[in-house]
Formats: sequence, structure tokens, C-alpha cells
Amino acid sequence: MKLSFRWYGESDPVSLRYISQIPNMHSVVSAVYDVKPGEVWPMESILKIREASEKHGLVFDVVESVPVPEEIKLGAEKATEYTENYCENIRRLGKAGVKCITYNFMPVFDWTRTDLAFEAPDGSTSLVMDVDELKGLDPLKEDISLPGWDQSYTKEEIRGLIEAYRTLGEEGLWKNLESFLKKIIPVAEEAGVRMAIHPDDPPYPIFGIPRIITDETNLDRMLAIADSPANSLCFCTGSLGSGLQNNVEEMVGKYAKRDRIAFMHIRQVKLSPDGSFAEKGHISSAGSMDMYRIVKALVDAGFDGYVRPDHGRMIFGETGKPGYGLYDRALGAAYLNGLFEAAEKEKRKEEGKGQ
Ligand code: CS2
Ligand code: MN
Repeated sequence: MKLSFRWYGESDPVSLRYISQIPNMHSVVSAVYDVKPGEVWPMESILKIREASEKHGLVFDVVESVPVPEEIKLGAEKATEYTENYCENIRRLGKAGVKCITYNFMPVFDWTRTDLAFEAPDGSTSLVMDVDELKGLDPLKEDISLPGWDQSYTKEEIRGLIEAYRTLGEEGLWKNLESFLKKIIPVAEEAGVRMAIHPDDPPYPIFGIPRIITDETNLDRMLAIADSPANSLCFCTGSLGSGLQNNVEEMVGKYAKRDRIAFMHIRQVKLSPDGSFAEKGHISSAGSMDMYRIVKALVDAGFDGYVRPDHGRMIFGETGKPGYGLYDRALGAAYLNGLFEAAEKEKRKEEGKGQ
């Protein structure tokens, strides 16, 4: 595996210098943040990230994300032009040495939580979702805004988008995903890039808006649209693990064996029977997923893709972007290093090759 860490660019309070000090750190996961979704990224901005990473002995070979504009997801008039621009971004990133591009197909909202700084008894804070709090809300009736939402939309625009997606429905969204993949995957193949779709977070519809990258049946359906390693998953344990329907440990093994995981986001959640969940420290004992089993499944399948610790808690008094502080993600990285070392040694032993 290649250990990686998300970096939000020069304005990120977590510097590349700090990231490079984490043991075994290999790749920088970043993006061009000052270009609107749907537009082409200037080559100069892409190369700037590469140079900055190289200065610290790191490789810029993973992008998260090239956002898919709503027009593509909705199949609107501009979809053709924006898809062409998307293909151009894939070509440019491939030329700059990027091997993996993360994206998602979530309508309107990326991840959704009801609280970004829920305090645990130990004083750490993390992102949580309380399904009861969510149930009471209807963004078409009330003036609401949840943490994590794109603040650049006006309330009226959000209303319009929600209505459009409710009309489009699940099958309409599948159709638009299919057209998009049919266009971009051949381009990715040629550019030597693996496209890695991030699951919907949480993995169920919210406010009557369809969400389709949610469970095993739908992951199978998505991967079958283009049966190519360039059409792969960004397997986010936290996102899929927030769905009561998902057995994450088994799913990781299944897709890793088929070589359809390009990128692993590893994080822990504590899931309640009603579907509410809280993000936790990475270790298995803190939440609902067995991290050793997840890593073992990857190692046993010969996984050689990218791994990053996903969201962390805020600890040691750190302040910053919710989920993306340095300390808890660095602890997560150290823990993952340990799990991989153990699983790799175990595998060698099982194969009779000793330590
Ligand atoms: C998130 C997302 O869970 C995560 O990794 O922070 O913002 C994620 O980067 C996007 O959904 C990927 O497109
Ligand atoms: Mn993730």
C-alpha cells in the first residue's frame, strides 16, 4: 500500500512539512481549489501542487476530488461541455503524474452531519449524525443549513436543485452516471489514471434526494457499467460503515480481490441501531468496524493502492477544518502502519516464507 494524507493546499493549517514527518508517508492527496466545478484546471496550478509535494519528499499522485458539477449529475444542457472539460482534467492530471482521481456522485450535498464538533467525555470532538434530528427537517419548507454543506448556493438555488433531483429519481441519476462513465473511463485508461468513486456519505437518501453509491448491490452495478480497473472505488470505510446494510469487512475483501479498489479511506464510526453514528478514533475498539480484518483483507488480496486515514477527531486542543486536523489523522496513520506491518508479516508466515 501507499500511505497518503489529504492536504488542502497552501491555506491548510496542516503543512506539508508536518505531513512528511509522519512515518512511511508517501503521497499527497490534494486538488485545485480555486476553479469552479465543471471548469478546466490550469496545468500551472496542478504542477504547483506537485512541486510543493516534491520539496518535502512526497509524491502528488492522488487527487481528491475533481468535483462533478450538478449539471452532469442532472443531465442538464451543460452536461456535454462539462464532461468534455472533465476529460481534459483527467488528461492533464495524468500528464502531471497523477494515478488516482477521487470523485463522488452525491447530489447537492457532499457528506452530511448534524454536528461537526460533538464533545466526547474525554474532551475530544468529532462529527456525528443524529437521524432523529435529520428526520424533522425539510429544506423545502424551512430555512435550514447543515454543517458541511456548500455555502455558495443561495437557499433558492438549493430548493431548485432538490426539486430537480426529486423529479430525476434514482434511475435518472443512474442513467446520468452511466453516460458520464462511458465518456470518462476510456479517457482515464488512456491517461493511466484510475477513477475512484467515493461512496455517498451517509449511504442513504436524504430529504428525498436519491443517493446511489450506497451498498454492495449498487457498487456491483456501478462497477459493471465499465468493467475496467480505471473504473474503481474509493472505498471509504466510514461512509459505507454508516449504513446498517453494509458488512464493510467482507466488502473490502470482495472488491480488493477483484482489484477494484484504487484508494482506501480508513476511518472508524460507532453506529447505533437507529442508524445514527459518531466518528471515532481509528482503533477497532473505539467503534463498530474491525480494522485489523479490513487491513488483513487488503493485504491478503495483494492490495497495492493508496490508503489514507480519513476524518479524525479534534484532540490535544487542536482547532481547524472539522475532520481534517493533524493529530488524530497522524495517530490514525501510525495505527494503520502497524496493522499493515502485522498483516504483511502474518501473510508471509502463512505462505511459509517466515518473517
Ligand atoms: C469526505 C469527502 O469522507 C470524505 O473523504 O471528506 O469530502 C470526500 O472527499 C468526497 O466525497 C470525495 O469526492
Ligand atoms: Mn471518505
